[in-house]
Amino acid sequence: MATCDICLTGCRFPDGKPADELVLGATILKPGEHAVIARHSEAFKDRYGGAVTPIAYWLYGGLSGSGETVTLLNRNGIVLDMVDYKTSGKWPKSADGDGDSLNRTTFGLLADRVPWQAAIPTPGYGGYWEWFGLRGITSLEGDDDGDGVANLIEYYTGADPLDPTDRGLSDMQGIVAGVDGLCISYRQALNRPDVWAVLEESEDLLEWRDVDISQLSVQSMSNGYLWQFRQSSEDLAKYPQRYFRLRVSPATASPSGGPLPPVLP
Ligand SMILES: [Ca+2]
Ligand SMILES: [Ca+2]
Repeated sequence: MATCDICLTGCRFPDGKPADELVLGATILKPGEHAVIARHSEAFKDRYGGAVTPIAYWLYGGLSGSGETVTLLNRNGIVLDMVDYKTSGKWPKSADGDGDSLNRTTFGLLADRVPWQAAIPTPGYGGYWEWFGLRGITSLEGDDDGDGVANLIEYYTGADPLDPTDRGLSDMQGIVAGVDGLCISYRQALNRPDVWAVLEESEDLLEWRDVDISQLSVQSMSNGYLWQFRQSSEDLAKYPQRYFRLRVSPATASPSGGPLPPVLP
């Protein structure tokens, strides 16, 4: 969360907070990077693949399922950060054994007094709660910059939720309908597997249904993915009128442990 490199060498979790003492080896964190510490290397790889390699493993013990204090000390024994998480009160229930993770939402002084939020596990990078927390945003559905694009859609498309001139979708060609048929384009930023987007259609703005995904394609771009929904002019002519909307929602964790959804469905 800093703007400069941070050396984690010698940083440690003291004995009992949350497990046996663990001293970190030589690791440099660059701005925006995350470090993962896991309980078991093979179990971690089984669940999350090999794209992310934890920097350390606890040999004995682990996070308590009923809440506890987690403390990170620097090499001189001074508290770098601490969280006292719980499983009741204002702390999210879905992170209490139902597969969701706890995600930090506020940063800076007193940050640990604000309950974290639940979301699907995103090992190795920050999810949307962190993305919003770093920008002082507290609502997924809100529109902090008043540009008509909800915060969660700004996250999905890689737009700036605090800049009304950056609407994410607006720099795309959007909807084009003509003699060649219909083409709807929208962009998905990189590393957004914790939110899902569904393109929906309606003829009366009352009943909505998913579009035919066989007509949906995706291609990789340098800074994300370009999704396109195409329909022939013959198909287009079947409808006297139609409306489209892009619905973006948090991915949900399954009760069995919350596997990551694929980046590309
Ligand atoms: Ca907005
Ligand atoms: Ca914006």
